[in-house]
Amino acid sequence: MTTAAKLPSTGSSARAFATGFDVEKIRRDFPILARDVRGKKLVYLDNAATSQKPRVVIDALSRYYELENANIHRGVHFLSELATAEHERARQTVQQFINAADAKEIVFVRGTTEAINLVAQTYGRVHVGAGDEVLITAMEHHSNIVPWQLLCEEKGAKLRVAPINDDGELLLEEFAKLLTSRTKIVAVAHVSNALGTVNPLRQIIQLAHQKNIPVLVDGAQAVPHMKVDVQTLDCDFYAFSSHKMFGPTGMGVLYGKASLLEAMPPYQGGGEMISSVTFEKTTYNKLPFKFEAGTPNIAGAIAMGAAIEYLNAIGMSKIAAYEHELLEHATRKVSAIPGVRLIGTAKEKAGVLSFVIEGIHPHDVGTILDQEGVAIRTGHHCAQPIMDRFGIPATARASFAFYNTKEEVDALANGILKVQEVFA
Ligand code: 7TS
Repeated sequence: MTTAAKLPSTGSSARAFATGFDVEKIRRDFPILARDVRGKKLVYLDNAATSQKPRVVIDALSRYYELENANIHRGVHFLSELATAEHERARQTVQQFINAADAKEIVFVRGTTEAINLVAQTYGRVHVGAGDEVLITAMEHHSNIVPWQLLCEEKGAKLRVAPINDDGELLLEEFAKLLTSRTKIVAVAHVSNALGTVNPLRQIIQLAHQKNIPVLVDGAQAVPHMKVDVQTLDCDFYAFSSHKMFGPTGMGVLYGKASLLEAMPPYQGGGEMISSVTFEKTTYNKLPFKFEAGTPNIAGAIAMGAAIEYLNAIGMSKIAAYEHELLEHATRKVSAIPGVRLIGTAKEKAGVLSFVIEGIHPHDVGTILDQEGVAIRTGHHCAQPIMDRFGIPATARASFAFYNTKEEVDALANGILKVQEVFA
């Protein structure tokens, strides 16, 4: 393609979306969105890697360090009590956000990666033995593959992988066939970070539960985009990261059903996770503190709570509806460009548009888009097996948040035309 002609503008602000979502007002809550990069207006489409932070989250972090900083749970003084109360209030905010039955089912961790490792190293080490199997899917992020591989290697167990079709959808019948008496746990992404596929979790969980197999859900790419209700899903574990849902980095959540968490051994040893310690014997703290050794990310928890309150004020259903329209618009616009092939065309998708351009390496696509101020991600997205499945080394991936606009999608599409022009 040699034409430099811009794609026709959609000619209307994103406000014209049927959902009536005031995206311009929302954008003003995110200071970074106003900055330039490389002399161009920033178009941030790398939200699956990490999202930007609203002012309320940034303020919660600095307010904590300015006015509230103290170590928690152990202090008798004013600031320690204040910090403890704020930290535990954040736990309740998370509990309500995902509708967990009890705040003690909310374990604070470093992120999705740590949450999954925690389950593999505690529940997994107790329940998975030689000859047993762990079942995942072909579209998992490395952090929902490697912790299970480590466990299987240690125990002489086998990692089984449920296949997908060419649209990037899980083959449910194949998945069901892989559930056997040897399967000790299922670990599955709610939403694929590389393809955007939303998995049919209710069915997956029902199928597994029919055989009394617990299910861990990697919710890293779901929580920023849709309402998650762990009780309705009936999942046994649900893992997610604060930084992908507009909170700070270094913070995340493991939800686990209380009955399972109670029965699991501790993950790490240290302060806070104990009830009493002698050199002969240590007894462990109650939930969730049994799994929270050492001084936690106090500011991170409080600021994640602020992010959730911010999301609640907008409403997850409004966010989901707006993003659905945005993704449909992006899909139409980008797939209409000759030479572009979408990777991941599931019927149910959220947040992600992965693509390859004929004859052009995704890395070059990303580099040229960057010159236009458009930030996307290129590579295997820490999901190498899914790249192998599609027979490609990498994709270019645009990933969206509710502060993105139709105009930004158009900037992406025009950027792609420019890439093709450069390589023509
Ligand atoms: N699971 C999924 C589905 C993910 O997308 C990611 C990060 C993780 C787990 C790990 O999360 P962390 O917060 O513990 O690192 N995904 C990406 C991505 O798509 N691009 O950069 C990071």
